[in-house]
Amino acid sequence: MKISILTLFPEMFESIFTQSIMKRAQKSGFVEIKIHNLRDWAIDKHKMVDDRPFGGGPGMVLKVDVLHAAILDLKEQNSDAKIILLTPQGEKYSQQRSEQFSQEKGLILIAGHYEGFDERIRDYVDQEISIGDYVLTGGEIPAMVIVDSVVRLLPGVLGDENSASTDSFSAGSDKLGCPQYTRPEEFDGKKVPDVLKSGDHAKIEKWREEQTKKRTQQRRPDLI
Ligand code: 9D3
Repeated sequence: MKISILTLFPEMFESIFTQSIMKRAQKSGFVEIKIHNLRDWAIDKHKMVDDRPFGGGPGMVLKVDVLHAAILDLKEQNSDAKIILLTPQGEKYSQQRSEQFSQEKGLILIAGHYEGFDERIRDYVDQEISIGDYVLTGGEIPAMVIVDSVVRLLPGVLGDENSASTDSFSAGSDKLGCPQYTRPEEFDGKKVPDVLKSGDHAKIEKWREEQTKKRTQQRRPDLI
């Protein structure tokens, strides 16, 4: 999969995509991630990417002509990619959406930074996504959230140990996972449940299922 990200703050993405699983996924060729600076498509000599809103009011608005030029070029470099605009007005992101995105040939993610987009850009994107009902300073972190959640679903990216197919929120499951323990066997008077040390795998499996059910019921009844 090829992922193109359009932003005014390309540096924000560096630490995330050069570490850990994201780094390995790129090195192994499962995904190619390219960060692009929207300012590269600015037309005038002042490299202007935003302007004052018609009708007045605070803040600036990202220019449709600059955005459109960038989108056209990125589309050419990432053919058949789905174009996603990160905006507080978008559809709320979910595991289901991440599974759909992971099936795409490519993604183009467009992040604004504490300003709106000129309304007319909406006609040139495939989908608008929000990551939830809280106010952020820009679409960069939402873009990272989408990349992270999509890349780990690509075949081969995760080892068998923490395979995406056994995830809490993946299709057909409504589980949050069970309580886990490691050494020491006792900490601050709190003991590891005996069943986990019994060696009886059938019994352990049964206990884990019960605990999972109980916890989901208590904490996230909406998932059942
Ligand atoms: C006054 C109107 N505000 C829109 C609700 C202005 C505004 C606030 C924050 C415009 C942009 C932003 C920056 N946020 C994002 O670009 C964003 C976002 C978010 O803030 N929360 C959850 N998901 C997303 S996706 C992009």
